[in-house]
Amino acid sequence: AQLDVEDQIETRQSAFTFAAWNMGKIKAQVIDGSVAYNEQQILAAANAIASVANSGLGALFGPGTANDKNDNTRLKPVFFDKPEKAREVAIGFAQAATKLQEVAANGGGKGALAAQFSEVGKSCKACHDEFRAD
Ligand code: ASC
Repeated sequence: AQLDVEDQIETRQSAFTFAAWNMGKIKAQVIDGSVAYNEQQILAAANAIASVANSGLGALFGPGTANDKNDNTRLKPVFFDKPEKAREVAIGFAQAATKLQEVAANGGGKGALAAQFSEVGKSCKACHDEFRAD
């Protein structure tokens, strides 16, 4: 069933928070080096991010869920005027996250993981720049 407006916002925020937590784990291990490199933990995190990115998030961006109608979200109303751009950034996130999962699953190593992690981060930023208020 389609969620109501509040539940769409809450659910998508949970999804992005969970993805960000997993991004942070990979960052700590392959970018910052503040946590010991652990391929199994990185794969688990990449799986989680890919799951979020491929979960059909569009169903959580229904009418009335932008910040002109609801104070609980930073989604800009322009989101609803640019459906092709919205699709593009969503596909970009899904493709980048799926590739990160593949690199992790194939034991790509720290350098390859770092490179693809950066691509996923760019896909996050592409949506933020276009559709998220500060
Ligand atoms: C993250 C995170 C984001 C993105 C963004 C990339 O880890 O929480 O929102 O990457 O910072 O530019």
